[in-house]
Amino acid sequence: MKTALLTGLLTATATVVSMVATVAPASAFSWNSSWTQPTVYSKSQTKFNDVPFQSYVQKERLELTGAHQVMLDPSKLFLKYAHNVSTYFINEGAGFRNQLAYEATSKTGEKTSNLLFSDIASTESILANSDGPLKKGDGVNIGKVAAGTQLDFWLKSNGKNGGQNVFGTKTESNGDGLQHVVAYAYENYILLGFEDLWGEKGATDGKNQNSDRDFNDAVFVLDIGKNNVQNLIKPVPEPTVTLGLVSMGVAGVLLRRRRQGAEAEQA
Ligand SMILES: [Ca+2]
Ligand SMILES: [Ca+2]
Ligand SMILES: [Ca+2]
Repeated sequence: MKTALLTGLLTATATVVSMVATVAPASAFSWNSSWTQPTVYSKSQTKFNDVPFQSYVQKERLELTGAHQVMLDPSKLFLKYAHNVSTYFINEGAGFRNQLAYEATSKTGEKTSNLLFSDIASTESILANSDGPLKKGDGVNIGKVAAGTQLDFWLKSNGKNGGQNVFGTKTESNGDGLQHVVAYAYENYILLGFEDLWGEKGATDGKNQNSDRDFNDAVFVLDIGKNNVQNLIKPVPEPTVTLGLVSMGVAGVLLRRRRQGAEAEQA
């Protein structure tokens, strides 16, 4: 049974969110138009199993209600430990041909950025394209990322076709002032979902693009290593509201998996 992407989890965490958002001032990110596609490794090369993540891909044009209630804050993906980082394509529910880039900010503030995927389209995805280059589970390696580095991700909406809207993890730095990225911890990985349409759900005036806010337009998994994931979700002394949110989120995932197991046994 496929249900909405962790909707139960999100609903359960409804009240604590507004208290979580204390963020550093937004920093500008410039998309380099001369970037080229890094090597894409196939599933047979990486041995990455995308299958467990597919059930969390939100249904097309179904609003991800309470999307602002994130289990992890994607604008705070700090690596406590060095790791050879990879990103894996899970799915896309997009008519647009989106692009994904990352930025790494070292402990000393030095920034490195590069393209990850130049054309997020696939013959296997929920809004498939016959000429889509990606297969589910395809990976791009970022390389060894030093301890203390912060990773960040940016989506260029329809960038393959000349689109210019770039959406990031920091809500306040997005042109429409809305959240465009959700992040979840799942076992030893981080699952990232992006919304590629500008504006509030259903808005069509001005720059608005009749967004569905489904956050499935580009779905990726980030491998930052088990210890870093554990560090991001572990209980921390402050802020306590974040702790509550994460704990409830983890409980939600476990509950859901238990339910799925029960359903599988009944089937
Ligand atoms: Ca979509
Ligand atoms: Ca597509
Ligand atoms: Ca969408």
